[in-house]
Amino acid sequence: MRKILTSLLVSTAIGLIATTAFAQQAPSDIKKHGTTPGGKYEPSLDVLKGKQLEAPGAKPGVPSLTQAEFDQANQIYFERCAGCHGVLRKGATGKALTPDITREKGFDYVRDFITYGSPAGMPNWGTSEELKAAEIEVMAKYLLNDPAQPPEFGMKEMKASWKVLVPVDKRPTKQMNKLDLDNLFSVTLRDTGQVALIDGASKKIVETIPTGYAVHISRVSASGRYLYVIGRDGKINLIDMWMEKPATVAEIKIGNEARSVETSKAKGWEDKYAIAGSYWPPQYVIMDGSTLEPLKIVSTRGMTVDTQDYHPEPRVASIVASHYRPEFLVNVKETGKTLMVDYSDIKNLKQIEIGSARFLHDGGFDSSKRYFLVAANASNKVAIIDTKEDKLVGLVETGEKPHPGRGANFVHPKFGPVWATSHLGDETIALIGTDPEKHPQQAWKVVESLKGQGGGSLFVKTHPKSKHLYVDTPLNPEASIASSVAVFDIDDLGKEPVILDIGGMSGIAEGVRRVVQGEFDKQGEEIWFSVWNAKSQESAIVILDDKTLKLKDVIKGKEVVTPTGKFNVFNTRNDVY
Ligand code: DHE
Repeated sequence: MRKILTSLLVSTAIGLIATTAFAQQAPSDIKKHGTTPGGKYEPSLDVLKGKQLEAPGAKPGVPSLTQAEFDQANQIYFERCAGCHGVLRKGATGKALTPDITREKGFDYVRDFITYGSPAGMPNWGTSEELKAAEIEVMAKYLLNDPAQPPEFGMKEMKASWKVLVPVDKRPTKQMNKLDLDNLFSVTLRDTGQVALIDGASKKIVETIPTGYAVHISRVSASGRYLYVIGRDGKINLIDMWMEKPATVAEIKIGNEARSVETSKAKGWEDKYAIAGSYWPPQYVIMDGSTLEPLKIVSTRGMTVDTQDYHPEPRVASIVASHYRPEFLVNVKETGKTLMVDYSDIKNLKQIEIGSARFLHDGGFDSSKRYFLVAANASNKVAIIDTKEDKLVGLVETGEKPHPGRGANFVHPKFGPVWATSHLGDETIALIGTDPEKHPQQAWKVVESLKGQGGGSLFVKTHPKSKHLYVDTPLNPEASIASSVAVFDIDDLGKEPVILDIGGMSGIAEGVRRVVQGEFDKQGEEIWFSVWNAKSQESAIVILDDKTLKLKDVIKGKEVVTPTGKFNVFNTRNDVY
């Protein structure tokens, strides 16, 4: 009884304090509290936000929440906060928010911190009006309570979701359509949960295939026959492109929040296995490549690379397949480790752990496909792994929050082969030397740093046949910069980049028209950019002639809703970028 009374008194007291929420004094350095493009580009765990979890029981001295308040706070937490602070609130790029810490700071402190943010990167949720005062009060109460733990997702759950729609022996034994498969593009239609398969020559949509929620990336099997598509809800669609009408032949859900999928590419292992990693639960799963049958699940929970403390939820970020060995490179974000997973004997699974820096995210191969370069984004570093020797050969500081996508490879007129990354946090494009044989002085160093249009860049792109390096800036706060790309002349990198108004070229007048992720066709003659607007607005794909930088085509229409990633079959399966 005493416990209940205390908690009631505390709730009432907190309610009274809460009504005066924004009457608090704004911090003196408030100007520095604005949200940066990097701050905005943090995972939104939209699938977990929908999970029904039970509100924690009342605790003395801690404001209690009704189930409705708890549900509301959970939704906000997984959508806006968990990306940085972790599902279990033990910290990731953001600080830990476990109750021992928040209760010591107290309700007022927590509420004001959410309201005003901090110059260290915490968004100013209140003053930016992204959250209302009443929502912030519920969030402050929520953070004083014990964290909610979402469910695990093991073999039982995976098997229950697994469906083989067309068994292997019922599938064609040769290509049954006339499509030029190698020049097909799988295009993410983010907010409709679909991919559009678009023919590279005619620019016509061949098929629109339903996939997972807020579908994220596509990868292609080594043979070029199968397409693997993953949604943020962990649903994978296996699409057989040999069928008369390419369609899903198997599907599975591998977790509650996921971002990456890949397929085996080593000689003799083509199309044999698929692998997918999840943000929640923190694990990866190896599957049969032609049925998606889950075979082996491995947890990524473990110690961080630097302080060697236990991390309870290290998310799986990018995964690539080695061209040298039967190995997958699984990049684990919060521990800062790349796991070289040997798939030649998955019963006796061997895995080499290469530590570099925390917050590994995205990356790609150098032009020889021997070295893999991966951004440790919140550490401002790029790690370089030799996939022939299975070891770390470099760790280089590049700029604020590198974000390469798969990066861009070209031959620098002075320094030989380089790999490029742009940045979320600044306007630079770092060029890293990748030829230790002929250019040992430059290898694994930033040999040049170019100046682009501004921060908020996500992807760079070129092609072995191209003389241009393209840099997008979709998250730049200036609409004119977000809707254009900078193009550098590879033969004369000192020259100012040409700025192309891709948003304008699309003929769309409404919306911010964020221009995102250039992708070349198979021949390396044209580059495709997405013009990404809100779901209710018009979007498009703009195609340029790479030589002349002139507009060649625009793909739009009611089917082209929120296009983002585009994956050319030939370039994706051969790691050409
Ligand atoms: Fe992505 C790749 C994670 C937001 C478009 N994105 C990746 C990869 C990861 C990742 C781990 C590497 C996969 C691989 O190679 O195996 N992305 C995340 C996030 O956590 C983040 C920041 C927030 C979230 O809640 O998901 C996020 N990503 C986005 C977007 O908002 C983008 C721009 C639009 C969209 O479709 O959602 C986006 N991400 C992409 C694309 C790639 C990608 C197009 C593949 C690029 C490539 O060239 O391979």
